[in-house]
Parts: sequence; structure tokens; C-alpha cells
Amino acid sequence: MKGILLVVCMVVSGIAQAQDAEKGLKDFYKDYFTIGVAVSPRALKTDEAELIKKQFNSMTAENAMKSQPIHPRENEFNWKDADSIAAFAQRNNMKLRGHTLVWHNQVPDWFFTDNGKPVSKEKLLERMRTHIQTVVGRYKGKIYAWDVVNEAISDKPDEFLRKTKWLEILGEEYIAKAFQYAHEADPNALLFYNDYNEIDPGKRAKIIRLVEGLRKNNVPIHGVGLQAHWALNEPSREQLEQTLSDFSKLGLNIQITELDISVYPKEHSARDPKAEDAKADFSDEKQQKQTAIYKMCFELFRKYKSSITSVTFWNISDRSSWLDNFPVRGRKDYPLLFDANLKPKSAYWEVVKF
Ligand code: HXH
Repeated sequence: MKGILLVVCMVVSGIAQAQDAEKGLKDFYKDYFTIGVAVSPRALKTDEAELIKKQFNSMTAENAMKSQPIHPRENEFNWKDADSIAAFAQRNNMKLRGHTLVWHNQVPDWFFTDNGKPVSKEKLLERMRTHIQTVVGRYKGKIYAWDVVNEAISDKPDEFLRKTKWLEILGEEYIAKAFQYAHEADPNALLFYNDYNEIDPGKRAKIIRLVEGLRKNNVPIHGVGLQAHWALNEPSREQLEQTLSDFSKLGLNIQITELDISVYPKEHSARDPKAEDAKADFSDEKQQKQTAIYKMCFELFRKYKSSITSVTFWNISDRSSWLDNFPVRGRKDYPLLFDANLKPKSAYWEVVKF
């Protein structure tokens, strides 16, 4: 009798395992939130495409929709890369997030100059409006959510908004204007404010102050994007719980927009490589710590499923990540759920075990 029971158990768990191998992240999380991935158009032509289709039901262009690549000169739009990503998403029934319309990085200089002189406020506002209308308009009905403004909050404790050309020339209302223009271009798109270091209480308070101010003035904003570029030493469970709890009180969508867990302790500025950066292996110890952080993060994401509507990873697999060059150029990182051979890592199995 015992022997038969054991065999039945083994068969049942064998079937369960085989079924789990068929499933992707998006299937495990179908009752929770969409699971997204940031991509380059190149990756979609490699074996990573199959992994994307199996595991994810949402995509973001890592770079292709930023103003520098998509709008390199005033009268020139470069749609090729962005279009190929949008077409892949459509072909495969995946959602598409737009990233990003107004940001101080990866923005071409022409926005801010006019015949070699600083551009006027009126002209810059007009350029911002044209940019937003044209890009949002092109993907109307294809992109369901936009990161309208990225990283506008300062990291300095005594400063509210980051000192950027946008702020300097347009004043504080550039943020509200960006949301209004995006809303006019696609009234059905969900509009997000996106930023990083949201687990820091001071930065978080400023993000919340910004979003509450926009809401009070009836600015069309529908959610907050938490980038979630984390590491082996952060966030703690307490920090993340407090963060999700604070943002959920806004009553808006929360989306985790750029998740990765670096296997190096967090550093907050770029620096040159040191000798010890050369031995950049993915040790068992790093793997275990990373697995524990991923497990904890997804436990809390599931707990806040009534607020969180999407979780997007910033890149596909450890084959390549922006963290291979940030904050240290050429230091290999291993921040994602799939290894360089596209096999699920131990963190993956913890994320889907619930
Ligand atoms: C994100 N910024 C962007 O949203 C995304 O578009 C990009 O592809 C990758 C990451 C994260 C980030 C924010 C600030 C930052 C570095 C990365 O700040 C520093 C910049 C230089 C030096 C030190 C910090």
C-alpha cells in the first residue's frame, strides 16, 4: 500500500514538474500582474526571442523609444527600431510599455539650442509637444502605458526637482505639460511618472509629493513606475514593504518598470574599474544571496497585487545587461533570472514557487 502511494506521489509530482517546465513567468503570474522585459531590436532576431515569447507578456524598448534614438534631429524621426519592437509585441500578443518621453539623459542637444543659442521657453515647449504628440501618436493603441517623465526628482536631500535643461528653461510646470500633451495624443494610454531609488525614504517622499501635486491639479497621471534597480545589499524586506505600502496609498497603478538584482553591492556613482573587478564570477554565495532577494521581492509584489499591475525586468538574460557597464565599465554582472545559456537560474525557481 505504502509503496503504491509513493509511486503515485512520484508520478503526480513528476507531472507537475513537467507542467511547470512548460509554463513561463507570465503563466505563473497570470492572476497577479503582467511580466515584462526590456529589449533591443537585435535580441528579437536571436534565440532570446523564443525565451521572450515563452516567459513574458509585456515588453519595453530598452533604448529605441528614447528621444535621442527616435528623434535625433528636429525634423528627423527614426522609427525603424521602435517599429520592429512594436511589431514583435503585436505579433505575439504582448503588451507594450513606452519608455520614455521626457528625460535629461539620452536626449539630443538640438532640443535645447536654437541657432547656436539657448532655446526660448516657448520654442522648447513647442518642441516637447511635437515630440510627445508624434511619438505617442504613432503608437496610439499599440502602447498601453507610457513613462512620460523619467527621473525628474533630485537625489540631493535639500533639492526637490533635479536641475535639468527641462527645468531650467521651462520651469516646474514642464512635468504637468508633458502629461497633458501625452494625454491629448492618446487619451487611452496609462501615463506614469518613473524614477529610481524609490526605497530611500527621502526620495520616496519627494516622488509622492510630486505625484500628489499633479493629481491635485487634475494632471492626467495614472501610475508610478518604480525602476527597482537593486543589488545584493538592498532592499531589505522592511524597506521594500514600506515602499510598496507608501506608494499603494496613492491609489494609482504601481508598476515595477526596470527590475534587476546586481550581484555587486550598490554603488551610487559611476567609477573606473579596480583590480578586484576583474574576477567577476557568479559565485555560489552570490547566487544564494540573489535568490533570497528575488524571492523576498516577489513575495511582497504578490502581497501588493491589488496595486501592482506589471513587473518588468531590465533585460532578458545574463548574456547581456546594462549593468555590465554600469557603474563599472566592463565588469560582468549577473542580474537576471536566466543565465547566459538562457536557462532559468535558482532565483527563477524561487520566484515561481508559491
Ligand atoms: C535607468 N536609469 C533608465 O531609466 C533606463 O532608461 C536605462 O536604460 C537604465 C537605467 C537608472 C540610473 C539612474 C541614475 C543613475 C544611473 C542609472 O545615476 C548615475 C549616473 C551616473 C553616475 C552615477 C549615478
